Amino acid sequence: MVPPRPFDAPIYVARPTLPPLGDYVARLEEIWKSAWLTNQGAQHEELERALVQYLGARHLSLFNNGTIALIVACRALRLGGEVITTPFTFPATAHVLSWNGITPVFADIDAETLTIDPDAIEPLITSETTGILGVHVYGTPCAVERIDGLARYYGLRVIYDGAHAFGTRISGIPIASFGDATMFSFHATKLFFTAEGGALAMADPALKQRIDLLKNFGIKDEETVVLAGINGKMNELQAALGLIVLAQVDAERARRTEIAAIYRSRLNSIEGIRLIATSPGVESSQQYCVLRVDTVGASLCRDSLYERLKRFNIFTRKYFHPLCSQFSCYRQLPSAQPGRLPNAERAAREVLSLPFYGALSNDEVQRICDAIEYCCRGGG
Ligand code: T4K
Repeated sequence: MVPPRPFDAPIYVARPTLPPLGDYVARLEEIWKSAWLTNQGAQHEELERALVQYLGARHLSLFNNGTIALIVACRALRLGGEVITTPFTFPATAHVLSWNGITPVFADIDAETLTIDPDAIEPLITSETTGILGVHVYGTPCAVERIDGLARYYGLRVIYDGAHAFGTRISGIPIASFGDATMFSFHATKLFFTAEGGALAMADPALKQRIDLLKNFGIKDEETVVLAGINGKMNELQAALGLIVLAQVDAERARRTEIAAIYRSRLNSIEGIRLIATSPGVESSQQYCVLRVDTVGASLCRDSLYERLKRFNIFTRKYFHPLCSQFSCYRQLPSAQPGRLPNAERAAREVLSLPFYGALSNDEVQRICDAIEYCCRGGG
């Protein structure tokens, strides 16, 4: 077996597709002329309007990052006590609850979609529960109808962490239409990015008003502060970048769809590994392309594949291992005890996020597949 040639430069899991620098410079010139750098400037207002349109949201509020957006969403919806969430996510999801003095209660995930399992939520609801924080992990939608139904029945609030779900639709319905609020992250590693940044989408205009106040220190006017707010504002440089990135986002998604098809056609035939598929009726955000390495059926485990690929200069990521419930700050919680979250524990052992961004050429994707195939046949 001849080993494939390693890449000369490292291949990472994500890479922002940067628009032409000249387009950004033109926007910067507008900002320079105005001498207006933040606090709802012209770029900010233009981006907010454009994203309401693009995301099919009733209302939207821009933020300096997705984590602060989630912190503010919890505060705006007056969540407290306990909130039921998923352990299979980025640390920020659980941390935003802690930052609000809320106890995260971890529910197991669905074995296929890897999103929070509604059947696991219901038994965890107590008199202390105030909300559900679901994550559209990898852009795969949560079981939104059932979760929203549970919330109505038990009088709970629902926030969706849609950090990965920019542009996801369910049967044509924009993902922002579900729950009380949905967060989007615009970090540099995301399909749509503003370097750091994020947004909350919501249907209720009163909630939008409260969120806008909370992200701006609670300031109503020069002499009136009505809420104990924080600084969560997106600045003009971020918003300007967002406006030019938005113009290319459909092309980026289309290219990623092609790349995913190559990965699928090459890798799904290898014994014991498979790509996580898009659920029927779902239009994917194409944020991540994730492999599952079957702990029983595959010739090697996820961790050895991850290590061996590094020898080819390919740096995959184990999003999301370890589980939030395994962090030292949460593992003492009753809901975090080993064995209570079997689907999440298995997923965390099996998943591997592959390099996935528009600038990858077909040849590079084929070479990544060659390396995976080689490792799976005992090479590397
Ligand atoms: N909820 C969920 C479900 C999330 O996934 C996230 C963030 C959040 C909430 C919080 O949203 P934000 O507050 O971040 O808006 C990265 C991102 O930093 C993080 O935003 C993202 N999720 C997470 C899944 O991925 P790391 O620690 O893996 O990032 P890092 O620096 O290792 O970058 C990954 C790869 O991307 C690097 O190997 C190289 C490449 N890269 C990275 C940067 C920063 C670039 O090519 N260019 C860059 O500028 O967390």
